[in-house]
Amino acid sequence: MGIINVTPDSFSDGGMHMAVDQAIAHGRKLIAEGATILDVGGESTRPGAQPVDPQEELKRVEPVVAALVQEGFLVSIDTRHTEVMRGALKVGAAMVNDVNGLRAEGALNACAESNAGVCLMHMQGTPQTMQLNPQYTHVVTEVTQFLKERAEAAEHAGIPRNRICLDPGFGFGKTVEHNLDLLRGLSSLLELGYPLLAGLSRKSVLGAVTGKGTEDRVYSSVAAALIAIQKGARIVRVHDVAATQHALAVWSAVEKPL
Ligand code: 9MG
Repeated sequence: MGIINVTPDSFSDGGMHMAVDQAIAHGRKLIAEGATILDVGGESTRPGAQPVDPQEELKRVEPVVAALVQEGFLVSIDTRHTEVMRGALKVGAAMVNDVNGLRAEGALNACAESNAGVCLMHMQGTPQTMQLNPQYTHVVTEVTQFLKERAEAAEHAGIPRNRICLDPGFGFGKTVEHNLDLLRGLSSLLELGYPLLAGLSRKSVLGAVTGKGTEDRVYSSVAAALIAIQKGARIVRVHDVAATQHALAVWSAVEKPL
């Protein structure tokens, strides 16, 4: 899964129209590099990021989702907002990736009324507050329990089991140790019986381990993606698609010979 951020600051400063064009071009590039899903988001969920009004968020992502769907790509909408989910689903998004685990009012129904897949992610707190003081008695157990409850809620709302994947939410209300414990214990989440998605790309846990800044975390991101796959993740959400693709091709040749 390749990451496409459609925020005014994520591309050049030529305004929103330029950001949209550049996001579409970036999507084509990620597909050429080997991505099979494009995750389009219009609101930063980085720690401390300010929330974006859903109407503004939809204005950013809708043309990008529509254009990439028109080109035949599998597009996921990265949003916490029901209104944005509905708008993106209307123009053909095939998946809803919600860092909030579809807890917003109407989110479960919006997805149940579509044929889209969903990714239910764990987050402690909100993006504004989540890194202030994350607390767990046992992070793997608590994240597993949360994801179990969200998957049950999704199925209860009418989202079939085969359209659900789960994500422990690396970096979302977790210290460095929590993130490392979760990655170490990732395979135990497979017991819930759903495919797993993992997103560690360029995250601060990798900076803490390597001492490198965001733009210098390609090698550590590839290593983390490979570990996640080895531990049973089926989808990895990444910025550096080509580099990840090369690493996974080697893993695949060893583990799944033709
Ligand atoms: C939007 N977003 C940022 N980080 C993420 C992660 O780790 N997983 C998922 N599913 N989405 C994420």
